[in-house]
Amino acid sequence: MGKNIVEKIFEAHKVYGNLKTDTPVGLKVDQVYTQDATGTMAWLQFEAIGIDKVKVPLAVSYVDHNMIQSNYMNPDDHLFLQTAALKYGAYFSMPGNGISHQVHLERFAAPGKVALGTDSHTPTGGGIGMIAIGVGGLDAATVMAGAPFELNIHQVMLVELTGKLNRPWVTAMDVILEILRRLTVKGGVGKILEYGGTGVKDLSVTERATITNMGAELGATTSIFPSDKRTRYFLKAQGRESDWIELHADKDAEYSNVVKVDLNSIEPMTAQPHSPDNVVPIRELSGTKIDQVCIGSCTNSSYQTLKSVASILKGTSIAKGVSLLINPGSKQVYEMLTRKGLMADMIAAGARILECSCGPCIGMGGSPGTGQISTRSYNRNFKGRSGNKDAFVYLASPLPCAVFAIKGEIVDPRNSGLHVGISREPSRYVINDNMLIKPQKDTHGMKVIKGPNIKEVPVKEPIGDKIEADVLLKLGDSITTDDIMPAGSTILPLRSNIPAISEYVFSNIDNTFSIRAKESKVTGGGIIVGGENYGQGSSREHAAIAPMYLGIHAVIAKSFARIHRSNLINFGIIPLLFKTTDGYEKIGKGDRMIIEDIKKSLTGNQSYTVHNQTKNYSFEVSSNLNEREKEIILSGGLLPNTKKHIYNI
Ligand code: MIC
Ligand code: SF4
Repeated sequence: MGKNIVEKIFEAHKVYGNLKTDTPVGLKVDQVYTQDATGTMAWLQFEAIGIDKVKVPLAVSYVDHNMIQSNYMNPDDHLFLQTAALKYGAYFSMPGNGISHQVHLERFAAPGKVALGTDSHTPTGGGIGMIAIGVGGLDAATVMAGAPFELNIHQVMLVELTGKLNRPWVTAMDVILEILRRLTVKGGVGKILEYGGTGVKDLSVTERATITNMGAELGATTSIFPSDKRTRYFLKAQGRESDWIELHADKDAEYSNVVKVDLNSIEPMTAQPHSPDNVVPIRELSGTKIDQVCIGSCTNSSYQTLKSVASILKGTSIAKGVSLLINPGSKQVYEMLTRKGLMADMIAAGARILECSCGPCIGMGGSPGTGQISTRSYNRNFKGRSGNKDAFVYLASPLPCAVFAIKGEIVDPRNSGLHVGISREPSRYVINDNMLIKPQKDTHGMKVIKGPNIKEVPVKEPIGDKIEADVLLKLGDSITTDDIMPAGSTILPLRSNIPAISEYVFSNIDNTFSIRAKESKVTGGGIIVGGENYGQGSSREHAAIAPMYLGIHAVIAKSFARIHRSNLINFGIIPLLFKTTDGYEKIGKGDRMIIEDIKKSLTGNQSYTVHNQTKNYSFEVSSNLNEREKEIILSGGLLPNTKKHIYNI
């Protein structure tokens, strides 16, 4: 029987397990990369494991999120990351070199490889034909310490593309927005999306990367494109043709299901506040006044895209009162735009050029004002993520975004009367790796430098046999990690300091949460109750570590998002599932819960009886942990468990 691309790569990387059964498979990982906001924890955890060199062929530590440097915290983190990378054998990408996913695509990603990144948009690398998966920092640290990466075998969904995009105004962003419209933020959960069909050849590698990047918003574990002539062209233009291999699914490959997308039928789309799947055609919103436009991010800031943006802005002006911010994805892109004079066209039109970093995408500057409308070529528009929970963020491709900035309102770009040049992929990129520091051969005497804001990673006590705790919060569906552990310029600098960042857990939803959690620690700790897809969005393990630090023992939800579920387990918080809907309905905030015989249930049928002492009734919940996950929970988390394995303690 023929194989799909995912099976081919998994087969070549399998260390243990069986690809055809619903059991976990251990994979050998070729590349691991971290970004600073999750990377400080990952490298502290790597250090705590106690291994002296990374054991994967390639590791890269990027700095792209925490870039404001309004005090000592960010630069101290950067120095820690730099010294840790060089001591332990990783590349260090200096602040200003670009957003991890864009730089990784340009300089390291390669077809047929398996990569992990401590960021949920790591699947960007799928655009080049690589299996690239977002994980929590501790998962990355254990893989860098030599462990295989364990993954439950997924369903592989084929997204069959046919036809051609109606260029110039329809772009790859519209393709993924259309897929989000159809499948929703839950449509990819438990799945890997493999793209195929005759339409694939219409898309360049960076356009494919826009699509796989936002596959994260579908909840998919990753997304991947074949590796073909266009992949070779891109790698050659990046001076890396030798990294190219051809990669296609066999003709008789099998898939769990097929979604057909006719590129000809796609029109300019936008995701309305406050979810990336709240998608409608742009034409339906024509005339909506806007206040701010942001163009860039890891989703849409390739040279090819920004060149088209420059062609729209050339010789025009932004509308009075509209703020246009542009953050190019990488120094390579920024330098090329500048050398070609395209940056000048953007500046002349009134753009505020930001450095190559995540910036407004994660509320690090560029927040819209109260009640204002921001349209962004980014990937997430969750409430509050922009730094202002009273703002309204729409997502769209960079080209209509540029049009909105000029017109001051949402306009179907096809009827805007503006010109856009079709930009071809460059046959040669400017290659200047001077902001990438190579791993050092001689690390003798090298020290890892930690500033005063960098605190040790807290570890949980191994799980007891009984949880007697209060429900501190009862939440609805699709709670994001931005809801659990907000980002933004006040909170993000605290990523290396769990005691300090824990003060902000759920602060956008209930600002008494951390105080109440600390109080309830004395009486047994807390439980959080959630709905469907609890923990969707980012890979930030702070959304698990900080609640753990505050004394949370369990989250009971209807379902969990993949990365967050792993992060909970990695930090010893047990993810429990409601068996019936009335289990969820009857619970109230403040109810006291008792769960007994935990170890027996965990190692047995994974069914637990929860007694609601306040309302005097009981209900059943379950867990679906595999053998490794059970062991992790019993050890109090992955860190103690990894040490146990490595040192037999
Ligand atoms: C995001 O886009 O939400 C982030 C910020 O890049 C996160 C990582 C983080 O919170 O540090 C992600 O996507 O995983
Ligand atoms: Fe950075 Fe935004 Fe991309 Fe996350 S989604 S990596 S914050 S640019």
